[in-house]
Amino acid sequence: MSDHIYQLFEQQQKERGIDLENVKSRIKQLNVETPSWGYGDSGTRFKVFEQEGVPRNPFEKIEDAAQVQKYTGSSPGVAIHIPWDKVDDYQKLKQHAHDHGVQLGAVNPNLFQDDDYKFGSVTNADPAIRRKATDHLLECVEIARTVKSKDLSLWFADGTNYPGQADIRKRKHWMEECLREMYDAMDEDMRMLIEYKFFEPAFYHTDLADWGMSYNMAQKLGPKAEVLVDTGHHPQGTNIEHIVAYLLDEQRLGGFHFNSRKYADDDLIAAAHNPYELFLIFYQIVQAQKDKSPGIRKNAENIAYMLDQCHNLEPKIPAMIRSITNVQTLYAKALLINLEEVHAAQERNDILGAEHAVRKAFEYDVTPLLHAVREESGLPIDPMKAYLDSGYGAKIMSRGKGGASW
Ligand code: PSV
Ligand code: MN
Repeated sequence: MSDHIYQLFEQQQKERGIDLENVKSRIKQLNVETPSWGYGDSGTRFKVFEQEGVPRNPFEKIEDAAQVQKYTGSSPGVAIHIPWDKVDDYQKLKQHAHDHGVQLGAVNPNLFQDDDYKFGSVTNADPAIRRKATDHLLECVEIARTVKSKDLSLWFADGTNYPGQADIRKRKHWMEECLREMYDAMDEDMRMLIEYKFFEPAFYHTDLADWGMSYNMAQKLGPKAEVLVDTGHHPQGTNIEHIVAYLLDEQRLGGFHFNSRKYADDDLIAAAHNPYELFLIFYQIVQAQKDKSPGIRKNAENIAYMLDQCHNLEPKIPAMIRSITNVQTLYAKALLINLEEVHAAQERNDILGAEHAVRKAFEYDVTPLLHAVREESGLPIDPMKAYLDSGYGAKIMSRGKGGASW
């Protein structure tokens, strides 16, 4: 039955001129890193509801992340956050990941949970605190070197709550100085991913508030610095796919933190609220994969895809699995866009034709395609069901409550 449905799908796509073998191999190549912190307890400023079975340390977080990889085959990397994932022996953590079929991914310095950073970290007016923050950035470069991770992912909570609270331009220079020191300490094949966010925890100004500020910083620092787009970090109504297209064209799109948001930085399951947005982001990427400029193609092939989510109420491992399969679904749909058809409609200024050519790819049911991809890769066709049937969720309940939290 499923073979029959897939054959129909194959026939349909062939008639549209889509190279399904290429689509399948693209989906197989898609890797989306999961965040270690997404397996721990999290909550809002009102309450953290502790869940049973939450990992108690970085080693158990990796074991949980390995489950997502085991059933999806698309999340071999686990991003770590320091000091949340601080251990005495990073080699041991790296080996543990390896033993469980995953590897350590982006290293995220944490410059927002120490009392010293109340008035800023790399933008603090006190040079001793800026020194402490820079030393932490350097420590993370060293950790990345030890665990053989190439990506350092930076997000700063730095900002102010009131006009006049601090000198915005001085802070800009201080940040640049600290990042310059970190940049110079990085190996040639390392990459600094600079994330931005327009508000929260600061409510008046945030030092790196938007993609333009991150881009400007990356450009000043040099080619090892790129921009990281967290899909939850924009004001309502922002056209994120436009930002993606712009950064791809400038060859500075470093990576993504995928998640869904309805109101602010909600960190919900990727594509749970607005799947069309993720589809349109992938449309830009798929187009760039075929660009005539080798630099743009190279950028499109080297994007660090990551989830950045906090599952406050729902069970964490299934929520990650759902996110990965959602990302695969939207990528698969974007790969079904007939770019020649879109281009021809654009040439004719046929607005409705162009919009239709993009949207109709979204409307195909890619379930048979994803089943075929998973079958060919020796994976369960329904990763969620396979995980739920595995008994792992029940097994980890013996950890009890009170696991790691951010
Ligand atoms: C900030 O909201 C952020 O998106 C950054 O990536 C942090 O490192 C992450 O969330 C962890 O809370
Ligand atoms: Mn993020």
